[in-house]
Amino acid sequence: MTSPSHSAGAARRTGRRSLATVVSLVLIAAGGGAWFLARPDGPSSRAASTTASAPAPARWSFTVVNTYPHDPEAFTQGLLYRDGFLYESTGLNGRSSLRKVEIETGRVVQRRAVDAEHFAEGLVDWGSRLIQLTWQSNVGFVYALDSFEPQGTFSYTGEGWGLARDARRIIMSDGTSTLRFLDPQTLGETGRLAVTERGLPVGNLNELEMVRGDLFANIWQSDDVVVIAPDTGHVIARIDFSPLRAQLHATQPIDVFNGIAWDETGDRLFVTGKLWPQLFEVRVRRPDAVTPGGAP
Ligand SMILES: [Ca+2]
Repeated sequence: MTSPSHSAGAARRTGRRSLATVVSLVLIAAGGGAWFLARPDGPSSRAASTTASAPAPARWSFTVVNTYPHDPEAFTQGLLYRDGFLYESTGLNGRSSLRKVEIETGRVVQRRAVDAEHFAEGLVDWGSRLIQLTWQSNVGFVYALDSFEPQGTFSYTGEGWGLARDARRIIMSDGTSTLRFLDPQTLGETGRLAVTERGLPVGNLNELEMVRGDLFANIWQSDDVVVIAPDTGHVIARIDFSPLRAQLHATQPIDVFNGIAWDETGDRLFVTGKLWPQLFEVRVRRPDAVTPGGAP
């Protein structure tokens, strides 16, 4: 997992190394042990040199606009907004599903179970279809948006994690630092994009959402969303959503922060987590004024 405080960590490691070098030189000068220099510190050295010229991503903050109920049995793997409702893909074998959810109440108004052999993952809409990934089955499902009736399947290599779309293509994460682009009609792969932060790969990219031309990605096992420039793959900002945990009223175990949905028309951004009992409408604040998730 990529550390949310990568740059600070690199700085701390660099600082330790410099101090160790100074101490070692003193020890050598005093006839002490050269063993101090023998401890390898390769990764930190590479990180420090690789990232020296790359700017650190900005830190964007957020405020909570509304809090809504969310099914605490929903192991949220994919989330999207469409025409007044949230559509959700939930995971776990035997509990995987496709859902249409009323935002204000969290009520599931339409549901289709996924066969227990599959662990459902990311979800995206394209026209009148919904497209759902599975984690390790190497198969994706296509449904009719209105009826949830199956329309077909497609296959891919590797794992399936998150899905999103822009105006012309579907974007897929697979747990690595590389995103895939899919043709919306054939669902075949058309390209890949390496995601980097200060020149280093950013792994565990999970649930995705395009927000005003930027690609938001949950980082699995963290409370961070990275904001990715989709043309370069560079992480331009991070948003730490860990303060949401203080507003969770969980009465049973919860899992990680995951799930981002963008209502472009209403200018609303929704986030939640796996088995989280709440879903939050948030307003993201970026220092340079434009405000995804709520107009200024
Ligand atoms: Ca999403």
